[in-house]
Amino acid sequence: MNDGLAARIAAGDRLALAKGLTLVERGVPEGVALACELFPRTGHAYRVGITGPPGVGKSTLAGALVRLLRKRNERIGVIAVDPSSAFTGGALLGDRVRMQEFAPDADVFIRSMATRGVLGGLARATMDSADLMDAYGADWILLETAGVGQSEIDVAEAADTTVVVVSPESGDGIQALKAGLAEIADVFVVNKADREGAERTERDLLAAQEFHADPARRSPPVFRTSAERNEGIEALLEGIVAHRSRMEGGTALRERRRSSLAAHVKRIVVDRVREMFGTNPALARRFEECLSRVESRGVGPYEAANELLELLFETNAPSRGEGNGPLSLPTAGTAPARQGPPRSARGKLGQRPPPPAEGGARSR
Ligand SMILES: Nc1nc2c(ncn2[C@@H]2O[C@H](COP(=O)(O)OP(=O)(O)OP(=O)(O)O)[C@@H](O)[C@H]2O)c(=O)[nH]1
Ligand SMILES: [Mg+2]
Repeated sequence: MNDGLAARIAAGDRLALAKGLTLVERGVPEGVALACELFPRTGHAYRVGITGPPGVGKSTLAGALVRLLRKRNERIGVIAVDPSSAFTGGALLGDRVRMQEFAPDADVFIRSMATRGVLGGLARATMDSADLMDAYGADWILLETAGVGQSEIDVAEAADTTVVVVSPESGDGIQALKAGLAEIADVFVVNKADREGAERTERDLLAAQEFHADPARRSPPVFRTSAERNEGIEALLEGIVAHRSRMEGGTALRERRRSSLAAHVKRIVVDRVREMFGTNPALARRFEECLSRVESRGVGPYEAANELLELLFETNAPSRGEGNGPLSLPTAGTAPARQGPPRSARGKLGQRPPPPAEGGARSR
């Protein structure tokens, strides 16, 4: 269906990856098929979320981290999610220009993603995009989100380590704490440490940790950096690597990835159900009927919703008497058919290439 696109991505073809990312961002059936086909090849890349208020230097910091990781011969994917770009457009262009230095490097792949044109939500598109980069062979994936809100929390859910960046300016630190960013931080960064007030911001962040609810995230370290002057980046990377080691040392990484997958699967279910209202004529008809009855106060909205849910499960239930109950949804009515490769093909695709020799040159 995708003309061997999955195989080309898995073989490290940049053009194929660029094309694939566009498909999964748009949420079109070809993108879904591609994500399905490549999923068995994911799980290798370590995902780092970089989040924080607008303008604190997240992109500059990501660039500095990329430079450092490249010195260690790591292959890197960067996804810069910009919910505001639908309105401004400027920040994205800025990122592109800044990231130009990596354009000729085959082991760095940078993608800016605007909310505009993304179907089914940013979190789903981000997860799928990261999966594609993972299958492409990235060792690290940096996920940058600008702004403060639910999209940050969702993206943080998709990251193995979440770095929350603030700057000493205009009370960013306090704002970040109020916005709940402290809740998702594994590592704090006070960037623009070359400006006044960095110490104070650091103190604010440290003070807030005492009240943290989640013990796993109770004492994130605070690093001061000046991304623009390339200062403090090594220490920050060490902090990220240390967190990674802790995550990988016990069950934490597995648990976090499981909960991220849980959120992803639930999102897909909800998306699919929403879609069915538009594509399943029986459901659409019953919906209109129910709505009319709600309108005339014949039934309440909850009763109507229950009725629709029952219909949904009935429509999708396997033939009666199999004992699976109405909740088994074999192939969701309107979901694209299972498009993953057959088992035999998957065996081939699903195999990871052997890891490159330590410090050795990449063949791709
Ligand atoms: N003084 C100083 N300025 C910095 C530093 N890091 C970044 N900047 C500047 O801050 C501005 C914003 O940097 P970006 O890296 O685009 O910040 P961002 O957080 O990615 O911004 P958005 O993606 O728009 O939220 C730019 O003008 C940078 O040059 C730093 O360490 N010190
Ligand atoms: Mg940015």
